[in-house]
Amino acid sequence: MYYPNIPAIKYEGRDTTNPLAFRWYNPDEVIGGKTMREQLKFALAYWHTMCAEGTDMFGVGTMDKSYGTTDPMQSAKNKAEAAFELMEKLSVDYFCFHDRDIAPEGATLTESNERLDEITDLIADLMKKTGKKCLWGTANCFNNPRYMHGAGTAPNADVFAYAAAQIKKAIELTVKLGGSGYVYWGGREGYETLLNTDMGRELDNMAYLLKITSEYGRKIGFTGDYYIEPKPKEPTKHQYDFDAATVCGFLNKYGLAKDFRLNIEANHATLAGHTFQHELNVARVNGAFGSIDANQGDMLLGWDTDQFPTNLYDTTLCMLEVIRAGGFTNGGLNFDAKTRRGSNTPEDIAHAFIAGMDSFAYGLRMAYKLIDDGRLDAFVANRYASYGDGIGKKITDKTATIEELEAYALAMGDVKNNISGRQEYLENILNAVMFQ
Ligand code: XLS
Ligand code: CA
Ligand code: CA
Repeated sequence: MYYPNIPAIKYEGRDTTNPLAFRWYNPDEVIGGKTMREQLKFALAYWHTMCAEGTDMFGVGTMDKSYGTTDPMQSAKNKAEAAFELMEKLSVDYFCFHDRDIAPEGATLTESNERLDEITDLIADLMKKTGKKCLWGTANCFNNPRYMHGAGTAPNADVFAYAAAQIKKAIELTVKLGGSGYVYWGGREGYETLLNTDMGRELDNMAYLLKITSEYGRKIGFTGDYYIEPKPKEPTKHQYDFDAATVCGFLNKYGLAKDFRLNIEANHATLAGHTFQHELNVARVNGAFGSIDANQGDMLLGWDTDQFPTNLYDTTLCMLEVIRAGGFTNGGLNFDAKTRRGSNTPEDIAHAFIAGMDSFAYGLRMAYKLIDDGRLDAFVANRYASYGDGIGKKITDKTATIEELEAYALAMGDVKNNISGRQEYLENILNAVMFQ
C-alpha cells in the first residue's frame, strides 16, 4: 500500500465536515439521464500526480515520488501499482499518460520501447483487475534535449524522424491499453525568434507528422479520437497551436479536420487571453469539441500553473458547454493539475482531487439547473428572433440576395436597434441559480 493515510473516498453529501469525503460527487447518482461518473469521466494525469515532485525554477522537489526504490524500472512498476491504488481510492475511472511518465527513457529508442512494453503489460494487468480505463495516451516529444528546437517542427530532419518513431510507438501503446483518445500537444512546436525560423516549412512539416502518425494509428485499429491541445506559449515564446480557433484553421488547411478534435485545457485558455468557456465554445461551434484538461491558472501569476480547479463559475459554464456539445463521447475531464509545491504530502493529493471532482460535480449539477431554469436559453433565443421570419429568415437560409437586402434597407428608414443585451440581469440569474 502506497497511501496508508488515504481511505476510500465516499460521497457524504453537502453537509459533511469530513475533508476526505465528497460533498457533490456522487458517482452513481443519475443526472441528465446518465450517472455522474458517465457524465464527468474523471481522469488522473500520470505526469503530475505520479511523477512531478514539486521542482520549480528556484528549487528542487519537495515530494517523494520514488515509490520506495532508487532502481528506475522497479520504481516505474511501483508507480503503476500506486497509480491504481490512488484511482481506486479516489473513484477516478480513467488515466492519461505520456510514454516517458510510465517508463524511464533508455539509452536507445529500442531500449526505451522495450521498457514501455514491460510496463504496459503490468498496466494492462492492473486495468483488468480494477476496471480502470485509459482516456488517452501521448508522446513526450519536448523533454529530451534532442527536442530543444521542436519535434515535428525541428530544423533537423533526424529529429523529425525520431519524433515520428516515438509517436508511432505511443499510439501502439495507446491501442494496447484500449485508450479512447490520443493527444498531440505541441510541446516545443513553435519558435523563440522568427530570425532563425522558416514558419511555413515548420507548419507543413508539423501537419505531415500528424497525418502520417494518425493514419498509422487507423491502420493498426485505433478507433478513438485524435486531439490537438491548443496552448499559446510556454515553453516556446509562440506555439503554433495557439488557441482553439488557430488549431481549427490549421486542421482545415491541412485536411485533418475529419480525424482531429480538440483537447481544451482551462489554463491554456487563459494563457491565450481567452476564458475557458470561450475555448470550449469555439471547439463546439466548429464541431471539434473532444476532451478537457481540467485545471485552472492563477490570474496574478500568468503562467501555466496547472492548479486543481476550484472555480465554480468556470466548472458550471464548462459543463454547460459540454452538455450543449452533446456530452463526452471518447473524451473526459483529465486533471492536468498538480498540488502546489508547498502541499507536499499524499493527503494533499487526496484533498486536491476531492476539490476538483466536487467542483466539477457542482458544475454539472448547476449546468442542468440552468438548463431547467430556462431563462438564459430563452433570452438568447429571443435575442436572435428577428432571424426567424421575414428578411431574417432569408438570411438564415442564405437565400437573401444583396439587391434584396439593399431594397429592404432603403425602404426601412432608420434601424431600430435599441434593445438591451441585459448582461447584468443575466449574470444575476447565473448567481441566483448557482447559489440559491
Ligand atoms: C502542458 C500540457 C501537457 C499536455 C500533454 O502544458 O498541458 O501536459 O496535456 O502533453
Ligand atoms: Ca494539458
Ligand atoms: Ca498546462
